Amino acid sequence: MKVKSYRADFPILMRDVKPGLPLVYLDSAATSQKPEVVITAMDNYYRSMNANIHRGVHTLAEEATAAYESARAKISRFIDAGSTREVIFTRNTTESINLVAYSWGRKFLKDGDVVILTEMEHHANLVPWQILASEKNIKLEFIPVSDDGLLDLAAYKDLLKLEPKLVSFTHMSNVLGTINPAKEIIDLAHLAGALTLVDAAQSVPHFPVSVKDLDADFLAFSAHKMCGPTAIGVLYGKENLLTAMPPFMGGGDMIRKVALRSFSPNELPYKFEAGTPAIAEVIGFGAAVDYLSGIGMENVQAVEEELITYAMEQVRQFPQISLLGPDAGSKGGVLSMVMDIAHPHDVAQILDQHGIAVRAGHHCAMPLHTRFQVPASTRASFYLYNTPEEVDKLMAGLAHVIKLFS
Ligand code: C6P
Repeated sequence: MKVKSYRADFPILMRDVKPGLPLVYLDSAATSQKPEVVITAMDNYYRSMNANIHRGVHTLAEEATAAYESARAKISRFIDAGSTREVIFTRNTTESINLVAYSWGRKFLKDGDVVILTEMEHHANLVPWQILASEKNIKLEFIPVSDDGLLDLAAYKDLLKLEPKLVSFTHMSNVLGTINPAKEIIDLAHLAGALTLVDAAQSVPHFPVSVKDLDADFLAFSAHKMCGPTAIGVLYGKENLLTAMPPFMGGGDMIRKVALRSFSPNELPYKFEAGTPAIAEVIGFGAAVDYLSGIGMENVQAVEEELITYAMEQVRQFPQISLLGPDAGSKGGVLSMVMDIAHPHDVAQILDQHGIAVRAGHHCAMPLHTRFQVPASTRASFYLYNTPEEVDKLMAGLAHVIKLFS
């Protein structure tokens, strides 16, 4: 019943993919759909208060600045940050991680330092460190992933003996769905003297996350995966760390004072927000956080747990399909499938003919697919607006694929 009422909040879910073929959207790990309240908040900004922020003294500029900063306060509360100074707006998770690599990494990492990542990282938490490693001779080490899709914590404890400077890991895998024991990983890193960065792109949208409880040093996520707009994300960082870091980009708003040959940076969080920001998107992000808070993240998580448990049970009827990742108890709402008889792109195309949107490919996690010796997979991913009936439709679509290719 509850899901039915959530669904009504998302205008796009009313559409047909083709006449008479309703949309079954199972690609929320790529990007979620947007509720009416988010669309309205952005529309309202452009219709009634469009102005640049932090610069003007006129009414529109003051209203826009207040709306922008009030969104920051909501997001700060949503992740339980200590203060709004710890919430930096970026374009997305990718930019947040790059910010840490370019600013903190360039200043604080030196020749021979070790950074620990995992084998299940999205490219966003691999490539920035590879770029830095090629510039500064940093050593990258990887926590291995077991056959059932879990991190090998014994191997992690061994890697910590290398005295790493940073442990950067995904909270939830976008392919395996594995929810990693973030608190344990962070506590162990701190005991070994390392800082931590949590890629929370797939966790903050799906279950309650408190940066305070986790004691995360940095945490990155994107609005577009949590009912918000594209091109806006957050880097959370502990205030003392952000204070010690140099600016990432230079320009307007991030300065306190500028002379022809020098500048002094602005205070937090503005030091890391150069140029005119994505104002409408931040306001939309604030509305998304209000929306999710109204539902309660525990309820979002409960819907997804029910769906993934049901989907895992149902998909077992097909011996032709093998799954990547752990059992339902250790994972979020992500079902990644491999079929020997059909390429993931063909599977996704046939499912599309049934109105079902899934993602096919390596999902920006090529090394993880290499680890499982498959080039690609077909991924269905769930969110608060999905229903068991949609899981049934997915199963009917998969049965059709198997019939066609057998
Ligand atoms: N994963 C997916 O289909 P951006 O693109 O910056 O908003 O998010 C990057 C990112 C980082 N980490 C994880 C764990 C992610 O899942 C993603 C985005 C999408 O799986 C798009 S590739």
